[in-house]
Amino acid sequence: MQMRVKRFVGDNVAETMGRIKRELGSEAIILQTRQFREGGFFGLFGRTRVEITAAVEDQPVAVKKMPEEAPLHKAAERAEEKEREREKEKEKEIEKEIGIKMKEAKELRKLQEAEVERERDTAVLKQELDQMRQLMEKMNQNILNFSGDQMAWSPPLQPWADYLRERGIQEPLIRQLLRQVQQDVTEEDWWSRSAVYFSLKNSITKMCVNTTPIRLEQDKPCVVALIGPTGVGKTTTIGKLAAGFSIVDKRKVALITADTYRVAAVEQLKTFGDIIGVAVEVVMAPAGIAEALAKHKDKELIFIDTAGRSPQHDLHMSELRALIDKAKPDVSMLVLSATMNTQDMLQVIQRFQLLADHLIISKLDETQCAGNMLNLIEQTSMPIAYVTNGQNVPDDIEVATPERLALYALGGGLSA
Ligand SMILES: Nc1nc2c(ncn2[C@@H]2O[C@H](COP(=O)(O)OP(=O)(O)O)[C@@H](O)[C@H]2O)c(=O)[nH]1
Ligand SMILES: [Mg+2]
Repeated sequence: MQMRVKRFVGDNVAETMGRIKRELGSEAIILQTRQFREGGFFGLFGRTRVEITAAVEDQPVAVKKMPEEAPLHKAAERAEEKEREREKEKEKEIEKEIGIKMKEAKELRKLQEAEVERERDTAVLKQELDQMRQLMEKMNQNILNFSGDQMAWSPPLQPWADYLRERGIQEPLIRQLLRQVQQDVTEEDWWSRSAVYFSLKNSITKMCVNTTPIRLEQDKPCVVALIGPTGVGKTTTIGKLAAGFSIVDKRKVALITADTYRVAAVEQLKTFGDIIGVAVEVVMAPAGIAEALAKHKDKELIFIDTAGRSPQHDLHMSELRALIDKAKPDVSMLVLSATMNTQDMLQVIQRFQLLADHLIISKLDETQCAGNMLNLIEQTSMPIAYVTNGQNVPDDIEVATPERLALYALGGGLSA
């Protein structure tokens, strides 16, 4: 026996079933029911349609022969009634199913909306991240420009860049100096050692203008304190200065030492005093300083030697502060050794800043990196008063002048 299968599409189950019955007869079997939507958005708002696939056994000739409008039997009528009830039930089921599908669609739409929103949020976040990354790249570039990456210079200037770096000068300053060379010197003369050296010396001299040696007071002693870390040459420098002022300049000088931590320290200054013939006072506590100063008010110059203070040591620093508060020196000179690295020098300056008003750079004879002075000149407003360049008392000291500082910082230049 053959089956005839046909698909019916209608607006609702009842109407579609009616059509099936009319075409295929009451004996038709429903194979599949499906409702779907036509048109609309996200499966909503469209028109619900019903699709029913039905099949019927190809009827023997007798059935076919049966006239269409033959009167129905009562039994047939009942069967049809039952059929209608079944259809109604089916319709209800389908409507329930449609309700469920509607709910699902709504939930789906919610999900889709949430997804869209999430995507929008993600886009905003991504944009912000991109902006942050750009900012960080920029900052990174700035840092590189500021301190880091060595610039590549043209062949005649590259050896100078290397030379300045060896002298302890930092990249930003090297850049500044060589750019000035590029402006001062015509390109064909970049190979000329003397032309480049002259430009560099000029620029560096201009940087070193902040220098002031000790100036004596009228009618009262000029009180000069030397402060700084241990071993930088404070006591030796006082010996040199005292000898210079008393022996060469014939000034009336006295020495006071507040460095009573080691006997040797007191002995050291006393020895200098004896050699140059000036009085040495020993002060055991800050309270004694006023008396010592009063005792020498007839002098033109009084040097105060202090104990070396570690800038890291807070107690030491407060003791030094107490001493300076009592002594009220006219000049307070912070001694820094040129052998220290720039970072340490800057840290010492920062710690001693409030107690000092001048700088002395010592031990210039001990370093090839005197250029590092320039890094700190760039970053402090304190004038440099003296530089020292050896252990010999009283000879190895110089009044700081821009020209001399530049010479020390730059050195002899590239060797031929
Ligand atoms: N090479 C060199 N050594 C120096 C100079 N100034 C001081 N010194 C030496 O550094 C050491 C410590 O000096 P000193 O005056 O006792 O340092 P202080 O602890 O700061 O008082 C001594 O051996 C000095 O001879 C200098 O300009 N050059
Ligand atoms: Mg000392």
